[in-house]
Amino acid sequence: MPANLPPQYYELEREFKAEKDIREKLRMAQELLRIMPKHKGTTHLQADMKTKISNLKKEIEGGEQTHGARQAQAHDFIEREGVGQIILIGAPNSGKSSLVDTLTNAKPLVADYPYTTREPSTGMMAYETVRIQLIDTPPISDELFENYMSGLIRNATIVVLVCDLEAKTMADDLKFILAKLEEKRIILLPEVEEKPDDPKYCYKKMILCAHKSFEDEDGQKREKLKEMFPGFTMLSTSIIDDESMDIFRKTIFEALKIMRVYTKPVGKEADFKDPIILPIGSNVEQAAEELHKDFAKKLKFAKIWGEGKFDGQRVQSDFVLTDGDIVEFHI
Ligand SMILES: Nc1nc2c(ncn2[C@@H]2O[C@H](COP(=O)(O)OP(=O)(O)OP(=O)(O)O)[C@@H](O)[C@H]2O)c(=O)[nH]1
Ligand SMILES: [Mg+2]
Repeated sequence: MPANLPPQYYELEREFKAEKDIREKLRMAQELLRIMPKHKGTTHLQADMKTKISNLKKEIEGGEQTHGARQAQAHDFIEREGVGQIILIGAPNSGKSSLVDTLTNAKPLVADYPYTTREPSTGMMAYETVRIQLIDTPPISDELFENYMSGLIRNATIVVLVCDLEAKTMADDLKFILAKLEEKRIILLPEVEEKPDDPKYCYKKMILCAHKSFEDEDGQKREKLKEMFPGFTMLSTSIIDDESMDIFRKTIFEALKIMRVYTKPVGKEADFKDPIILPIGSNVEQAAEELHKDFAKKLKFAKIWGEGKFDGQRVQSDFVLTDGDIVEFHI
């Protein structure tokens, strides 16, 4: 029986064979299996691809456990902690590490010369009752692009592009970074509303940090950035401007499009330490499910406290919650 594979398959297979980066290769193999028509004619092909996937996984795991040349592979995936993973990228000396240093408990190396950061590192940024993970990265320039950067960016929730207002070459540096990522099939957008038609591509939300704001007194550099990046959220930041750091935290939290719902046991005080994290627009049932699947099934009603509600308002499971609501579940 003929396999009858779509042309898209052959194209991706060619790229799969040429790809050197094993994580990228694994991603492609999984995609090949996904788009492969599932019928008798492809049984062998399916089995073959499953073996390739399994071998690639083993190779990646092996690489993470051993030292030396293979260790670089370990950098292209960082386990997410907190409510979102934000990756800071930018040209050398743009201030990525300084931002992570100021906004988190981490102490990355900061220096007034380029190429200070050699490896990615993380720190946790507090915003009110939640923690958001920031990743500091080595710079991207025509002299350096660490291969693991593609994997890290693909895996992150949001990209923050740190733009150095002090650098004379700012515009060219940024153009280079965007072109480099496009070459890696990563497209940075003001908002991601849909998946790309071509599964080899990755769309990622990006926020701009017009950084070292005091070095751009007349605001000309920021005008240039707005021109270059229409529609993108742009923050003016400086590590010595606390207000700009607070705005950074709040903007990132809002960009994650999540909300915090606090639970309250019947007859007791609400727990403000450990909120349930849900996508904006979730309802009471989804909040209950987050606690426990059975809990949602047994739910009779809930009582709500929060903005725009009567205290202790009785609601049903389809009631849509908002950030900061307190919920008392009744089962
Ligand atoms: N004026 C000003 N300088 C800053 C600011 N943030 C960082 N810097 C300076 O910029 C220089 C580079 O800072 P880093 O944080 O090391 O920059 P980086 O982007 O991590 O650099 P690489 O690791 O080499 O890519 C240092 O001299 C910092 O003190 C800022 O808000 N304003
Ligand atoms: Mg650095």
